[in-house]
Amino acid sequence: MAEPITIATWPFGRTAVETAMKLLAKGEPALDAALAGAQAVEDDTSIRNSVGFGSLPDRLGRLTLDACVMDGRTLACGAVACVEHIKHPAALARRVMEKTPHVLLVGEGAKWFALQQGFPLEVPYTAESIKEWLESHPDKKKPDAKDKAPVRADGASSINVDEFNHDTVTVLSLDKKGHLGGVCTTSGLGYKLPGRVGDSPIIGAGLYVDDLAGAAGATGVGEEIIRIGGSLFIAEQLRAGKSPQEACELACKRANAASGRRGVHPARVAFLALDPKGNVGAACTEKTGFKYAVGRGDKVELLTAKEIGPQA
Ligand code: SD4
Repeated sequence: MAEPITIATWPFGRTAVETAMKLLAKGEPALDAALAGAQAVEDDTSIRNSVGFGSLPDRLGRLTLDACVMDGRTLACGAVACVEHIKHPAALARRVMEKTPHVLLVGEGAKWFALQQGFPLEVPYTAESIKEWLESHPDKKKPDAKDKAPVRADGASSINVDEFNHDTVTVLSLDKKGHLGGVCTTSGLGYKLPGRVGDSPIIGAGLYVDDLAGAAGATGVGEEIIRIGGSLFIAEQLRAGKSPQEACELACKRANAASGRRGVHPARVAFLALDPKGNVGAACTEKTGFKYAVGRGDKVELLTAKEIGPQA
C-alpha cells in the first residue's frame, strides 16, 4: 500500500489538494482524486485570474478553456482545447479519454461533444471579469518600461506569468494502490490571441503521467513549455533514474537554454513532479515566484519552488 499524496500548482492548488486527499484517503483512484481537485478549483470563481469561469478572456473578450487528463496505469489520456461555454473542461477531457478513440478535441467540435455528453452550455462571464478585461486590456496600455520582453505574435509577451498572474492548476496524485493520475486545467494566458492554445491540454507538454516513470506537470508561458516537451522530458528523466527535483531543475535549464536561443530571458516556466514512490520536486525559472501545494496524510503545505537562473 502506498501513502497517498497530491501536489498542485500555485497557492490556489491547496483547494485541489485538500479535495483530492479526502478521496485518496477513502481509497479512490488517483485520476478520480486529481480530477475532483482540479474541478474544485474550476468551480471557485473567487480565485482571481484563475482556472475556469471568471478568468481572464482572450484578446476579443472570449473565455476559452483548455484541459487534459492522464491515467498512469494505462497511459490513457484525453484533452480539450479552446472550448467555450463549458464550465468543467477537465471532466470533458476525461470523457474524450473514455468515450472516444481520440486524445484531443478543440473548439466547436469539443463543444458539440460536450452537448452530446450532457454537459450544459453556460455563460462564463461575471461583471468583475468583464470590468477587469476592459480596464487591463493590453492594447490600451503603454508598454511597461519594466517589462523588457520582446513583442511576440502569440501575445504572451505582454503577460508575465509570475506570482500575481497565473491561471493553471495542474494536479498530480498517487493513490493507495500506487497508481498515478494527473489533470491540468486552465483558461490559458490572459489576452491571448483568439485560437491560441498553450501547453496545458497538450499531453507531454503541460502534463504527462506514467506509473512506470512518474508524473509531471507545468505552468507558465505555454509556448516555452511546448517547445521543450516539458512534462514528457521530466517523465523521461524520472524513468532514467533522476529524482523529481533533479528532473524539474533539468527541465528549467532546458527551457532557459531554448528561450535564450531566441533572446528571451527568462523562459518563465515552472514544473512539478511526483514519482511512483511519493517523492516530489518542483522548480521554476527566475521571476516566476512559483509556489505549490503538497498534501500527505491530513497535512497540506505550501512550498516555494527553487528558481533556476539562465546561468545554471
Ligand atoms: C498557458 N501554461 O496557457 C498556461 C498558462 C499558465 O499560469 O500556466 N499560467 O500557456
